Amino acid sequence: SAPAVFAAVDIGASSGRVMLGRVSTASGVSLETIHRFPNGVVELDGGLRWDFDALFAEVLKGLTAAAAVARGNGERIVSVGIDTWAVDYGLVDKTGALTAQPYSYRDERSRATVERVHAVISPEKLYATTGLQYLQFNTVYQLAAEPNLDGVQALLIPDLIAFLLTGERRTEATNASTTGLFDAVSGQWATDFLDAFGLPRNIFPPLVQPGETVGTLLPAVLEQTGLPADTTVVAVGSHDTASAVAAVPADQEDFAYISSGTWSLVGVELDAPVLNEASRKANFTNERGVDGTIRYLRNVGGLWLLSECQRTWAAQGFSQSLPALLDSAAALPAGGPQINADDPAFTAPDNMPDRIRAAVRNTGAVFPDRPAAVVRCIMDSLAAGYARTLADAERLTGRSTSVVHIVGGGSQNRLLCQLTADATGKPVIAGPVEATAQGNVLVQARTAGAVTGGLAELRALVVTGTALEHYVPAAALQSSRS
Ligand code: LFR
Repeated sequence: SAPAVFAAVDIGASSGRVMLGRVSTASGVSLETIHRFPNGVVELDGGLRWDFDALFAEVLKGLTAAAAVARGNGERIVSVGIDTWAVDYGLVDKTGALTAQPYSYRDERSRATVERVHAVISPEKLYATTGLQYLQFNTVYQLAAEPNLDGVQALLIPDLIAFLLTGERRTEATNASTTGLFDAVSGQWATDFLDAFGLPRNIFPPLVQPGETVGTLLPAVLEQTGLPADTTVVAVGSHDTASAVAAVPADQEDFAYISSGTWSLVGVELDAPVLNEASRKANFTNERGVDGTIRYLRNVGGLWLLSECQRTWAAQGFSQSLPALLDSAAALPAGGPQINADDPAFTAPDNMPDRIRAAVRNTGAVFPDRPAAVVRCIMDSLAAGYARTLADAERLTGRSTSVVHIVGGGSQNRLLCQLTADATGKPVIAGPVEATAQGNVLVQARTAGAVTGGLAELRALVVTGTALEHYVPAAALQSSRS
C-alpha cells in the first residue's frame, strides 16, 4: 500500500504553515513545507482580533496542495494534526456558526476583568487547582469579558479548525490547561470554578487527549481539498508549545528547554505539577504536555520584541536585513543596557523601539539609539531572562539541568543561542527550528502505528532527522583554552 504521510497545520502568532511529515525509524522525522502564510492581529470591530476566516481559507489551501503533492508521490495522507498558540477561542452558536472573529490575547479588554475574577476565586485558590501562571489574557479573564455566552460554546483556536474540518466539537487537553479552568491534578475541567464564575458546564466541548482521533473530514472538506475519504483529524499537542516540547531532541532526563518564537517558554518537564505558593509567586505554570507530562515553565518575552521593532523600522524606511542587523548587534560589546523582556508594557503592538528606549531610560542606563543597539539590548535581555527563569525553575523543582535545548525560530539566531549559553553557563543545543510541526507529526505517526513508544522514543526520531547546533558557554570555552 502507499506510504503513509501526515499533514501538520501549525499556526503561530506571526505565520502559519501546512507541512507534510514523513516518519521512519531509519531517517527520523522530516518535514516538507507545502504552504506558508502570514498571520497577525488585526483591528476589527473595536478590538484586536485574528482574521480567522482568512486563516481557515489558508488552511484549506494548504491541505489542498498537500493532497496534490502526496498524490503525485504515490503517498497517502493518513491524518491531519492542528496546533496554534494557546488561550484564545472562537464562540460558536448552536448552528455551528462563528459569532465573531476571535479576539487576540493582545487585546486589552481582559485587563478590566481580572479583579472581578479574583473577587470570585482568589489567585491563590486558582493556582492551587489549575497551576496556571497569571497572564492577563488567560482564557478565564477573556471569558469574563464576554457580554453574552447564552447558547454558545468556546472552541479554542485549534479545536475550532478541527470542528470546521470534521463537524466534531472537542477541547484538546494540552490547550485546555491554558484556560484557567482546568484541574492540573485530575486532568479534568475544574467544574466548581465554571459554576462559581456562572459559566455553563458545557462552555467548552468535552476533552480529547493528544493521539486520539477527533473525526473524519466533512464531505465538503473532502471535495474542496481532494484529501482521501478516510483521512482523519487526530488530536496532537494542539497548544503549539506542547508540540514543540514533545519534539525537543533530548537524549537525557536533566534537560531544560526554551521554545523560542513570538514568546520564549523556558522551563523543564515534570511528571507532576508544582502547586505551592513559592511557585505561584514566581509565576511558573504547570501546563499539560503530550502523554500527561507537565510543562513547568514561565513565559519570558520573545522575538515579538524584535519583529515589532522590525515592523516599526520598515515603516520608517529603515530596511536592514535581519542577518545584517544581528551581525551588527553581535559586534557590540557585552554588558550593555537591559530591559525586563516580560514587562506587560511590551504585549501590545506598535512603536516597540520607543517603548524599549523608554524602559532602558527608566533603569537609568543610557538608552540605545541605533537599531543595532536596540537589537543587542533585546538579545541581552532575553538571554538574561532565560538564565533567571531557568535558575528559578531549578530552585522551585529541586532539580538541576545540564543542557539547554533551544527549539523554534530562536534556535536559528546564533547571537541569542550564544548569549544564552553564556548567561546560563550551560551548553546549548539549538534546533529543530520547526519543532512544533515535528511534535505535531510524531503524535499523528504514533496514532497511525508508524512509530511506537513514549516521548523518549519520539524524541530520538527528532535527533535522527535533525542537524543540531552546539554552543559552549564563554566561561567554559575560556577555561578549556587556558
Ligand atoms: C506560544 C504560546 C504560549 C502562550 C502564548 C499565548 O506560541 O502558545 O505558550 O502562552 O502563545 O497563547
